[in-house]
Amino acid sequence: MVNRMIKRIAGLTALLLLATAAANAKEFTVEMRNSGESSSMVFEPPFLQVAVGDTVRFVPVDQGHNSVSEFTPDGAKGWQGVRNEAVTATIDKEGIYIYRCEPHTFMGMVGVIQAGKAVNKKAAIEAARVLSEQIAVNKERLDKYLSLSN
Ligand SMILES: [Cu+2]
Repeated sequence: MVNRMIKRIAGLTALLLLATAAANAKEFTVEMRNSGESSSMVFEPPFLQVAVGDTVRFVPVDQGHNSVSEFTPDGAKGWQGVRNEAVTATIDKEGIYIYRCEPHTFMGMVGVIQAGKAVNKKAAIEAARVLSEQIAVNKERLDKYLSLSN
């Protein structure tokens, strides 16, 4: 009898914790723009600090852009946005995410999201180095965004 009650309370507590986590999850918005504050072909903001469980919605303010994950923490789902359409990424693992706009990767249209702590920074730096080979203009952006993670 007591055992059954304890089990029931434990079950309810777990449900409550899940509901609380869902209620606390935030949605961030990143705009995909032809021109930003200081430069052209940008994600704004290009760096986000979020919590695991949050979502990031990429919104096409201008035409011709998409958002695809390039590098994610191990086991994270990632995302593949379609050009000219909004896409919502669920940030399901802790660490650094690097994403890009496929048509404008060569122009440095990239972004970085950090969820929780930067537990995979070393791998992220290596991924950024490889991605940099595809970037012809605004090469300094990716390093700058990545340097904001810690
Ligand atoms: Cu673009």
